[in-house]
Amino acid sequence: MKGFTVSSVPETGSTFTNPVIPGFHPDPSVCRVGDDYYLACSSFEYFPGVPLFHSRDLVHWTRMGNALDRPSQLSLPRDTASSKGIYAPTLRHHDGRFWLITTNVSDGGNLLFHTTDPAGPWSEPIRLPGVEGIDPDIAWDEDGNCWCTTAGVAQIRIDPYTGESFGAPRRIWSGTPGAKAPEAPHLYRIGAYWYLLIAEGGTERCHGVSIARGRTSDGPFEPCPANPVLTHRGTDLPVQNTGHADLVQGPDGSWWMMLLGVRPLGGSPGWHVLGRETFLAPVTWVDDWPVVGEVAPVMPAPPWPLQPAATVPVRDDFGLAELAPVWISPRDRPADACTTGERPGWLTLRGRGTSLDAPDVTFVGRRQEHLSCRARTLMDPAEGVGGLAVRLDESHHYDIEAGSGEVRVIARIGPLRTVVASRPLPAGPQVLRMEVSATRAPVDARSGPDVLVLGVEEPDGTFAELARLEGRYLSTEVAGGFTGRVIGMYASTGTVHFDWFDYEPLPDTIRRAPSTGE
Ligand code: 6LW
Repeated sequence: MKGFTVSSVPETGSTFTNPVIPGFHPDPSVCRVGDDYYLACSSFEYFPGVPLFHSRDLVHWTRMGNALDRPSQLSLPRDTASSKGIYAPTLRHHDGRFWLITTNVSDGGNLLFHTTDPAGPWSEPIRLPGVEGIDPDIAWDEDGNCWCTTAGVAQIRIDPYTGESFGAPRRIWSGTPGAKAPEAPHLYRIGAYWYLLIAEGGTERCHGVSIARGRTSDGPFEPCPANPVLTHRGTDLPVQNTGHADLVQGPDGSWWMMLLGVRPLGGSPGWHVLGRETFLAPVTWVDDWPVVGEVAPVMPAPPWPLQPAATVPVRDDFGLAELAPVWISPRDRPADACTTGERPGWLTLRGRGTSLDAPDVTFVGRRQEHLSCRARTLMDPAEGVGGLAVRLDESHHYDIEAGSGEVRVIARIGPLRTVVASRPLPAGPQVLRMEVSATRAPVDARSGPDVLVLGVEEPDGTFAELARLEGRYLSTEVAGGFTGRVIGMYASTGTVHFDWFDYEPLPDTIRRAPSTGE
């Protein structure tokens, strides 16, 4: 089985590559249990939600599943806007049990889940009506009190088994004077202090990490004189928007930080297309304050043996009864619209009469995790209309669509939707292909981040390009929001069968300018 390791930069024994979890995996929260590490990320409008990863070395991570994989855990009504739904989680281990606390900003507010096995199943949601705001953290003090801390930064004591809260939320810190959006709080007991770690400055280019400390879990807290202890604001470093961090001890007892960052490409202002990704940085302590090391694409390896990087198969041939956890869908995935049981070895998608412009499109996709990559799928359009698409949201997507006697490339950019190219559809199943080529230096001020080439494969396998499209219009700087590109299969009308789906990284190359757009 052909495969690739997750990072597309070759590693040497003395280095590792960042992001350690590429693609739209923001707001990482990590916990250590013995020699094992577990990490959770936000997932917004996608179902299933809250992707979970496992590692033994903090560098190589294997996708375990999604904590919220039942509609009773994750309600995303049809009117859930893109980038709403599930915001930042916190993942912790206490009293032999894993705890996951997060916010469904579209339905339910702050919710708490627990399990003894992080691979699942996770519990039904415990609602926390007394907990306000987003980015909830959960921590226990020496007396067994459970403290929930949220953006702002406010704190309230809760019963994690019932969701009951005690007293009113108390503001315990407002972050650095003048800095906006003190959020992503995490509370830790380290040595003689309780530390309160936060993000501030907003999750864009001014993002940063600050910290304060106190002698008790509910403060008062003294800000670190060196705040922000991490930021890339005002630099030309290749990793930007660094923030929303969580601290964790390595296998040798040293300290490390998992955080989110972005990798802008192209000219000004720089365009990031993969969303906010998870990075790893070293931490040392000076005068009982953390000092965070560099956050770079290639990093010195930590001082312990690295596990072999997971080999991810290129092809999913839909041979299993359940879809692999890498597959996500906007808002829901009704069994009658998405199944691998109807045509063995094929994924069958049933359209609901809606295109990718609508919130209830039948779409099954996976995060784009590489700046240059190729996606292919073999689809049978005999009974319906559907295809291969890359989406940021309902107003920003590129589709290769087959059905009704035609294959066409559709570009949706904000209020504009156009058929960029089309040609008659030959009989029988078709291989649809999308190739993404990142723009590499040298670039001029108006360069975009990448070029997407969309088309079909001829019977002899040659790639018949139908369109070359600018990637900037599928970037967060254009579309806005908190997610990143998701590439996948969809059905608009009728029934469409997909035999297999290939996703693989490509060497970063510069392609000639697109035939449309800039
Ligand atoms: C999240 C907040 C943030 O709740 O963005 O980068 C929000 N930080 O902490 C959505 O990811």
